[in-house]
Order: sequence, then C-alpha cells, then structure tokens
Amino acid sequence: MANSVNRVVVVGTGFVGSSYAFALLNQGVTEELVLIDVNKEKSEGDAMDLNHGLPFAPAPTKIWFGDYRDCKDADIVVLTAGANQKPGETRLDLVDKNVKIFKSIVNEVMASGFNGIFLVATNPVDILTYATWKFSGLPKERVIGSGTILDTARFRYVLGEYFQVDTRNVHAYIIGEHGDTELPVWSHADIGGRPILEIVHENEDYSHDDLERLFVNVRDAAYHIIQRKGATYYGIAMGLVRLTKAILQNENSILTVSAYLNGQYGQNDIYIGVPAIVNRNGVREVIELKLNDEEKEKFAHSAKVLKEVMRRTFH
Ligand code: 6V0
Repeated sequence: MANSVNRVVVVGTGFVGSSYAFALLNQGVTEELVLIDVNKEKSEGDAMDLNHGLPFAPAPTKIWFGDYRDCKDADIVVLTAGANQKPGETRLDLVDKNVKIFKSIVNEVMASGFNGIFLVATNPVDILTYATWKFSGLPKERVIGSGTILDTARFRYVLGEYFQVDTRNVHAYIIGEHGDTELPVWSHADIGGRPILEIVHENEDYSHDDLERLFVNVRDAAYHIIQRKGATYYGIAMGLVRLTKAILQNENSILTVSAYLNGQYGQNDIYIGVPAIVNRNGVREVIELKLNDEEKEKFAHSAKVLKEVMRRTFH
C-alpha cells in the first residue's frame, strides 16, 4: 500500500467488472481506477467511455486501462474475471474453468509486489476466494469474497416489499454458499428491532409460507434473471462498491462476505458467506450468530457441499 491515494484495480471488465467500475465512478469512491482484461480492447474501450463521464462524476477519478504492474500500488484488486453461468448452469459448474484462470491472474498480481486486499466476485465465489487465498499467500483476512452480500441484499429488498418498510430497516442475513445451498437466518431477522417471526406470528396478513416463498425466490434469483437477460451484474456491482467503501473508509461495517472460518460455526479451513466486520485491514472479525438447530444443520450441509467441491478441486 505504498501509494498515497486510493487505487482499485479491476481484473475482468465484463458485465460485472464494468458495472462495478461505473458504480464506483458514480459514487466517487476511489482516486485511481485501473481496468485489466485479457480482452484489452474491451478494457481500453471501457476506460475511454468511463473517462467521458468524469465531468458528471461527484469526485475526480483517474481511470486507465492497465496491466498487472499497476497492482503493485493497489489497495484493492477486485477479481471479476472468468466464465459466468449460462442458462441452466449452476455456479459450481464453473469451478474448473475459473480456478485455472485464477491461478494465472493471482500469480501475475502477486508478481507485481501487490500487498493489499483481494475482493473476489467470480463464481463459484466461495471456492475462488479460497483459491485466491491459497495462490496469493496473503493473510486470510485480506482475501474476501463477495459471499452472500448480494443474496442478503435481495433478501432485504423482498422483505422490505412484503412488509412495506424501507429495505434499509430490514436486518436479515443469507449465509452459507453463494449458491443453491444458502440459507436464511430467520432466527435473527428483524425489522426496527421486532423479530420477523414475531411479526408474522401476531399478524394474520403474513404467513410462514410466504416467507419460505420469498426466500426461494431470493435463492433462485440469478436463474430468473439469467433466463431473461443472460447475466446478472448491477446488484453485485453495487454490493462490491459497498464492500470497497467499507474497506477504503475503514468503516467496520457488518456485511455478509465469504470469510475464512477457523472454528466459527463449527467449520474449519473454508471460505463461506457469514456476517463479518470489514475495515481497512479486511475482515476484522467473523460474527458468529447463535443459529437454531435447523439453521445449524443447513449451514453444515452448505459447508459440506463446498468442501466436497474443494476436495475435488484442490487435492
Ligand atoms: P463476462 O461478462 O463474461 O466477463 C468476464 C470477463 O473476464 C471478460 O471480459 C473476459 O474477457 C475476462 N477474462 C476471462 N479470462 C481472463 C483472464 N485470464 N484475465 C483477465 N480477464 C479475463 O462475465 P460476467 O461479468 O457476467 O461475470 C463474471 C463473474 O462474476 C462470473 O463468474 C459470474 O458468475 C460472477 N458473478 C458473481 C456474482 C456474485 O454475487 N458474486 C453475481 C453475478 C455474477
């Protein structure tokens, strides 16, 4: 972190990476923004296009299309490179392709002398965050996956709609794999301090069946969007900006990210979506919620599925 100004490097300026760059510029989060892609023309074109928006941006940002040497002075390198899901594909189906791509990218980033924080969004994100940690040799707290940040945002959005309250006043988490085995933590979901389960219990306008339906829609949201427009990117782009801000502005914000567990939630040697305190040093602390028995069982199942993929991928 030798540079005196904040520098963010994005590797992979496809749908997600370029949407992230656009959102970053719009929110004036970083002084320097570097775009890298194996398709140089694409990242060069994006840099040109984004620079033309500078007169309308809230703060000056120096944007250029660069190469891995630019990672040396970066505070954060965001990894959004690799294959995305095609209709009908699960996130776990992408693992072999994307681990291979990550090995070469992470090696190149580290060869620059990079000593900042990795933010990983490429799927399957929990596995690729683990891979980035292994390939980079950086401390575990400085490798962070986007985890269930987007799923949690989707969850809060649908709950806000259902209960007709501002989504920012809904406190509820999705944890576990960013994928088919993720789970809602109903036991710790509240609105303005009132547990959601209590609100449902006391009001016949609401029902547990509705809650289950809302969760299933959240879990399957990517499939629904991909079916309609081929990819999902705006939501995750804004989630990544939120994470970038939490890091650069040393916020100590609690966000559901893919963090390394060594004992928490009864799990070891795994990256998986959990609430964690994020600041300038990365993940300061994993928040261990007291899950009920059903949630414990579902979390353990989610971790087991990831571990099985990791076993096949890394051993
Ligand atoms: P995309 O639009 O195909 O972009 C991928 C980009 O990566 C392309 O521009 C490629 O040229 C580039 N790329 C490929 N190989 C390399 C390489 N070796 N070095 C540098 N660049 C390379 O995909 P999209 O942007 O839609 O998705 C990117 C990833 O994000 C996928 O794995 C998605 O599944 C994942 N998402 C993750 C989400 C999350 O919540 N974490 C949400 C949505 C998508």
